[in-house]
Amino acid sequence: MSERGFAGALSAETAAELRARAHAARGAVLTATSVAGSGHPGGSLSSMEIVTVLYGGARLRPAEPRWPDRDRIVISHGHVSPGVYCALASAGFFDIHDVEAHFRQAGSVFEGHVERSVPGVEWSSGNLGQGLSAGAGLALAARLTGGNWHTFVAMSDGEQMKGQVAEARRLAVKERLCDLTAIVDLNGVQISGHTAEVMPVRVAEDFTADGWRVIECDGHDVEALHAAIAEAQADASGPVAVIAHTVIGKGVSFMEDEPEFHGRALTADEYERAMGELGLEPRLEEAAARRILPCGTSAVDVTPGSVAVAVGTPRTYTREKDTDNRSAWGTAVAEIAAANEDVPIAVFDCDLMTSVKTDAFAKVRPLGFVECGVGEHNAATAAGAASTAGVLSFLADFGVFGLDEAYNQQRLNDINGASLKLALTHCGLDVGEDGKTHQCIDYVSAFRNLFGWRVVVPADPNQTDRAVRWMAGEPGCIAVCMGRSKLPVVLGEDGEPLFGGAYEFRYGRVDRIREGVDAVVLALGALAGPAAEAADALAAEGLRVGVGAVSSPLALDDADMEWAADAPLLVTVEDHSVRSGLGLSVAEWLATSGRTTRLSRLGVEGYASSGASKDLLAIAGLDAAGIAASVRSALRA
Ligand SMILES: Cc1ncc(C[n+]2csc(CCOP(=O)(O)OP(=O)(O)O)c2C)c(N)n1
Repeated sequence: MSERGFAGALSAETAAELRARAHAARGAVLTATSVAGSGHPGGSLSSMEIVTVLYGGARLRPAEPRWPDRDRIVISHGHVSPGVYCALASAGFFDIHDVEAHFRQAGSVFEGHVERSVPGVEWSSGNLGQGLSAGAGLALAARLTGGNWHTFVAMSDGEQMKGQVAEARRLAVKERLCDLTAIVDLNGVQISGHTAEVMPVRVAEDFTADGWRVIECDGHDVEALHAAIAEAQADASGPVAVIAHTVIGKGVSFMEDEPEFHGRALTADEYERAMGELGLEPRLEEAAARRILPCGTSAVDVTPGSVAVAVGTPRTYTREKDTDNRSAWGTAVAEIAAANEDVPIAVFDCDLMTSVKTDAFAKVRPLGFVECGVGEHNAATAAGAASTAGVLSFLADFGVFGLDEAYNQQRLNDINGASLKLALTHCGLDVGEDGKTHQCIDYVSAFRNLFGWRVVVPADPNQTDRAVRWMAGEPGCIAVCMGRSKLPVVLGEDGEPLFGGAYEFRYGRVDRIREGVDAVVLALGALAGPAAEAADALAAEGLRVGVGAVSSPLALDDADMEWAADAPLLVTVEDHSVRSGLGLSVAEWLATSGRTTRLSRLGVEGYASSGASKDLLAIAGLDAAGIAASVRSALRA
């Protein structure tokens, strides 16, 4: 019954089949959560008809879960995983006995919250409030790739309290995402009690106010649900929300409307009673016995993919004119778009177009430019989701907003195997006059926590240009972190632009820009220039100081580091918290490599004031004079 879609009325026969599936799946939910001894049975029973109708009616191929033309079903309230897994099993994606036996078991694919590695699941969730953004990203991806799919997002009422949901609602309307349907499970209950008491939300009014059409229906009536979803899908004027009125714990008298069963498995007695009420055979012992056997359902690959793209001809910025790295990024992405007319490319922006230099791209590729306004959480998730559906997806933002503000969204992008390309500008004290609140001095350390993210901090516009072209063709999530100021291009000892001409960016490489045996300075990103200046000044005093430009602070190349560690003194310099950036990476490298080279770390030691970047860096001792003074005194110590 897959590949049908929601067109046409539901036949009496199919309706009866869906009802039977939902009924059997209710028992499987109780069995799975009871065997596991935990989980969320209440919401699973509440959403049971919603997910049964969705997986039963959408265009899907259970034997080919990543079929490119499939409809996308995002489950935003990921805690209803038992219900989702059982509905997927009923729709033919895998064996329901595997769910009953292996739910929440270490090593099994059936984790406590829905995971993209489960066949049929499109987006790992559980951090409430992110699913509608993921759905918006997938709906945008359909438009940009010419894909033929409809995106459905199942949501809970509790999560309607999250601000990100409002951000997503507005984007969906602004972009007229008529191929996006939200289905809200309105059961009026959440963890701490009834929603009306915990935090009242006017779900229908909120959607309506933001410009959505709303259809209300009985969320336990498969025919009513099918009709509402079909009507929503057919509406070509904009996104539609189906508000499905439900009862938490539906089908088991003592669970109905009881917040207690939001997140508690039944006791053995309760399980017997519940299965009796449902008229189903208890299967607890049988499922528990199967738990020691291997799980027969294997994970779907969620390794990030890449989009084939021609990166164009790199630019060489010359010594005659200073250029900011953010302009080099903006120029490079616009040139990539111009050189790849047939490749779906999106740049997401958060009302900072002229500051983060996305205007050139917007002119070249207006349909790929997604202005999200002041809605960074939504932008991060939508851009990440789009990257999983064939779009070369970029998000440009200030460091404090695109990373610090949206850290958890970037974490979920990582977990979801997204391939988001993030251009973070105004990083470090080089945010300039905006002051403390805008100083992103933790971009290396925040990404250090996220296993999949790669971080590039380019030294000058030439290296930025090459790094942006490189990352466009790479799989996975990558951030390019830049400051605000115009910079002179870095010159080699021969006086030529070091990162221009035929220079190719290689992730991890430490580019040697000065050779020297008395000490080596390892400079992060744009501090390479001042470090080279400091080395030149020290050379005039007879001190031979090498300089390595580090652009990949989380992946230091071993051979390059051996070169640096051969000097008697290593000095790290960075426009980043001194506690947690390059200095920490180098200390870790030295310790784990068994090298005993003395290390001195220079960086940002506290939130700085407002002021011109060059003054702030000078006060922090991170200009050429400050670096020279620190190296001099460390050599004397
Ligand atoms: C961002 C976020 N905050 C808090 C939680 C913890 N949490 C899990 S479910 C839930 C609310 C449950 O209400 P609802 O989503 O309506 O689910 P139902 O009880 O209907 O299953 C909360 C607060 C979370 N998962 N995500």
